[in-house]
Amino acid sequence: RRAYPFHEIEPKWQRYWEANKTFRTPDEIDVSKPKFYVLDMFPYPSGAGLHVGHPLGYTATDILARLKRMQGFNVLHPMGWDAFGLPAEQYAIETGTHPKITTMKNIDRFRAQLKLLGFSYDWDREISTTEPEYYKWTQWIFLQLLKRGLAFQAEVPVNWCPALGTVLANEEVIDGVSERGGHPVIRKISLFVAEQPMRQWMLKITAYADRLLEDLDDLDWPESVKEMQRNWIGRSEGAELQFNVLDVDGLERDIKITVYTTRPDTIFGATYLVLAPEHVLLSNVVPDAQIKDVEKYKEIASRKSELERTELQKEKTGVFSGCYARNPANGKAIPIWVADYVLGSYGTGAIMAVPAHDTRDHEFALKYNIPVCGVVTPDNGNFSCFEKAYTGEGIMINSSSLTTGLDINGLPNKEAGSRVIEWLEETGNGMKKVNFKLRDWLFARQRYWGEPIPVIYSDSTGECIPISEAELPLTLPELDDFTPTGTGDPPLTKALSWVKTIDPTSGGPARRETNTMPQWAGSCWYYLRFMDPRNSKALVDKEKEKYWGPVDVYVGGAEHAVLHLLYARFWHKVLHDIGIVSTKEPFQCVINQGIILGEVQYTAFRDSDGNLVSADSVDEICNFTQESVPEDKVIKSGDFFVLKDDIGIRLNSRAHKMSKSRGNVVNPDDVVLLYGADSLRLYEMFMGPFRDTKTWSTSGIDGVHRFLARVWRLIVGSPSVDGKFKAGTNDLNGEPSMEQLRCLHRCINKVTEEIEGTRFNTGISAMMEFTNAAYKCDKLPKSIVEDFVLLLSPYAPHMAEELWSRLGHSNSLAYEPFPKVNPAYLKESTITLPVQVNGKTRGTIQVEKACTEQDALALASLDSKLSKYLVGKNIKKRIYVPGKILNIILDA
Ligand code: ANZ
Repeated sequence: RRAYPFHEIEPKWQRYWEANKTFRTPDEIDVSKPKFYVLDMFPYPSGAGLHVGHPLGYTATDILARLKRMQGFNVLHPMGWDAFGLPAEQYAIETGTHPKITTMKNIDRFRAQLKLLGFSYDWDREISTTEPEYYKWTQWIFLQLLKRGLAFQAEVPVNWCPALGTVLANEEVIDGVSERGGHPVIRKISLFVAEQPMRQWMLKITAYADRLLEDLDDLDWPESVKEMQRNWIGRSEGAELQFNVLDVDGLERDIKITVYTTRPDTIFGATYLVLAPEHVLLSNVVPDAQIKDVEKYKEIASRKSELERTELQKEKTGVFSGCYARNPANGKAIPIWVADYVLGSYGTGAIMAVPAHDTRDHEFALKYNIPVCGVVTPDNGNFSCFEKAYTGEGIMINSSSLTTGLDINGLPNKEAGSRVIEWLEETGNGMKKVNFKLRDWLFARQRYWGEPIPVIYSDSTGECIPISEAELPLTLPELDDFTPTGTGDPPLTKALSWVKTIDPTSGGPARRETNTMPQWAGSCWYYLRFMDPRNSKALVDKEKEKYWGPVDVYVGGAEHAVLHLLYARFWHKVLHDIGIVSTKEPFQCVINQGIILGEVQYTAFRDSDGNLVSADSVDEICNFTQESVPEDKVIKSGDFFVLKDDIGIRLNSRAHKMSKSRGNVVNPDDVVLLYGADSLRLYEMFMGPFRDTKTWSTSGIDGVHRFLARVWRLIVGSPSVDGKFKAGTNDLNGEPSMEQLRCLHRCINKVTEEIEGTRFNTGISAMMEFTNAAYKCDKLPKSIVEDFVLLLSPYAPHMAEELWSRLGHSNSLAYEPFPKVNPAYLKESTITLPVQVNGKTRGTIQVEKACTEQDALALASLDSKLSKYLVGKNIKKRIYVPGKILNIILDA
């Protein structure tokens, strides 16, 4: 049943907005008005089209954009496509369709779907990262990075994904599999192409580690996202110190091992050293007799991922190197081990191991019978560190040496740490050191569908030469065969005529770089291009950037907490340093929308005889089968769901992530067809708090759809049903009553506050309350109806435009001033007045604020609770403080 004609009014207003370019933000900036830049994380146009998770964020930003326009802001609300990347290329490999064609098709589909939902994007600013006019500037930024030494090539250990045929950045590998596609990733010391170690393009994000960390503090971001970035950057303070390697006679050799520690206080407890299997000094320290064992161990370690190596639960393994080093604090000789729980890529790739106070060292020492020496005690040495490492604070013990003169016994361990650093610096054995977990960003991909890296290599000298800015964009060559070569050689090597070029400086033959950029490149700076999308002279005009930057509100999924948001901040800071952008940070406020889970699914259980059994008893039976139960056979009973026909049978209920394989994906197009875009928008906002995980429920849409229909009938009327006020026919010109004004202003207040606080669901509740109250009135004047329509418009813009026009307006309401709350109408008119009898509070009465003493007394004697104290009594005295209290003193 179509409760109101959304199928007519929605396309009508979408056509109107498009024809009138209602939401176009003029190219020329109008500095007389404040600006509001509200941005969605632009989507990857996948072949599957939009799912209902997309419109959650998009509706929220649309509501904000529409509100701010009506509040007089210049609003920038653009949309575009993050369209380079793996899926289109994988599809191309499978079907032979060029990724460009797939991408265009997908973009058209996405755009059409978004338009169907009535979002107020300025479509004139649409961009795609795959357009040469766009990636010209991505390449330009790369050249700037190269100029400043922030892009460089190195032979580095890589994350190699055989299935995707490419290397991946650390951030793209999650729990040992690729972030896109979930394919296994292996760590390779280096990648060999034609037996040459392949050099990889790297971006020096580590040069910005400090600023990336510090500037987080001023951002209005979810604390959890900031914390994830802090952890990823991983700043730690400690010391680097040297251990001298000893020869077989216990004499010092000319080799020192430098370790990094965050606990210099525990130096007297260091009973062995560990070198990572990939440590460069390994071959120098290991005596011949031990080489075989060590080599074997290295080989096994090279096949593990970093995660496998560092996981606390994993059993530690290692091999004795055959030699010793001297602990500089006490002069003692301690064994050097090789173990893969120490990573070659962090700190110095070597540690001093303190089994008494570090969990992993403790486990290792116990396994290999290495001494444990406790040096920090919380309780005067009455603890045993032989069962478990003590990692807390305490007082130093066992920490003095006559040989070296260092004595830190009795100091609190924090102080002892500083004292040890001083001593290291005095004796030249080490120094204070800050370390970061953040690694440089591996920026090359052995894939086709990405931005070509704009450099060439001279055939004669091998020199890497950046192409000139005037030559940009360097366009991707057409290619029929995109398949990764499997060897690590990028597919672009197959574009022979493209690869062959001339070195402009010498005129000699040269080859183009055949690696491409990762998908993150295009999304690192797109928010800047939206400010000035057609500029062919600069990536963004300075004045425009100054006006629009930074993004005021940026909405997207929490999965981008480190990857995209960290990379974009890095590029932004570089662009800031070279004077392209005026702000330190790109996104002032970031909001993560919650995930939408599929409809709740119910499961019933049967025992081996085929009888239904209650879900709470399945633990006791070993053989049971499960079957899903349709929603209409289920009712709620207390906290549980049970079978309607047999309420003794409890069911399992669970909502799952929407996925194709589960068949619980909801397609927004279907919802729009059945209920209309306004209902979908309203429902997505009404499901629950914007940031929370929510469960899709078709009956929930029914609810908001009925609400919209009620609004429709309230204002337009319907021949048969409950409509009372028909715009245009009924008399709408009366004066509003005080109660109507109060009701309206409560609604204005709530809707405005809730949109600005991104609590969209409670904004809707306020409108529902208003509608309920409005139905109780005999007459609803036009001024009240109009304001309500304006309040509704950010949420349900199609219906609001239609109502607005039926109320006699010929223009869109998109730029009408948003109703302003008058605080005078918010004041509660009645108050609760406490009543005392002989000094004791006996009850309360509801009175008008300015109520007279006479009236208050009369009300008190009518009150059921108070009357029993007052009826038939003589009143001696009355004390009345208006608005505060009524005290009645009776004759004794
Ligand atoms: C001695 C010590 C004693 C340590 C103690 C800890 C506790 P974060 O905070 O992560 O920087 N470490 C150093 N380099 C390492 C590597 N390449 N692979 C694995 N572990 C490494 O932690 C630094 C601490 O982690 C260092 O401090 C070192 O162990 C270890 F009671 O040194 B510590």
